[in-house]
Amino acid sequence: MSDCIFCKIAAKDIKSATVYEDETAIAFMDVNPASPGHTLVIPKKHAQTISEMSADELGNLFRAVSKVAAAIKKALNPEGINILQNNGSAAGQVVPHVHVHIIPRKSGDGLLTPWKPQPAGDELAEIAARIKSAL
Ligand code: DGP
Repeated sequence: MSDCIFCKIAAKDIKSATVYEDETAIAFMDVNPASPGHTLVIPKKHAQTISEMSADELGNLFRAVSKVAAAIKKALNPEGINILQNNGSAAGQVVPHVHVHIIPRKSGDGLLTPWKPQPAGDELAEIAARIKSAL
């Protein structure tokens, strides 16, 4: 897509600190990192959300995520790593090109506590049944 910033990064029309690239995916440092080492992995082929990607395309993307996360662990030795992927503005997606955040974590860093866990209500079984029947 001509006006997509991540397509431009994939095409090397915009500079990025690229750490990994293969036929279908590219990984580069997030320009506004949540923590040092925060990296984004994107498919080279434009898709706005994962609903537009095939299982094979997602497999390729997460193979790249796995490689880069392992390299971040080896290079930076974080205590933990979050893998985060937002679909749709309601879910916090700002850039409308699929991207997977790899975020190095350390104890007490205060990042990413987006919800208050609460005991499931009566609707749990009904929701589970709806998901199951959609598969
Ligand atoms: P999200 O909220 O999930 O859509 O995250 C978008 C991320 O993309 C955000 O952490 C900042 C990053 N970002 C936005 N524009 C650029 C850019 O031009 N270059 C790089 N390296 N990162 C970008």
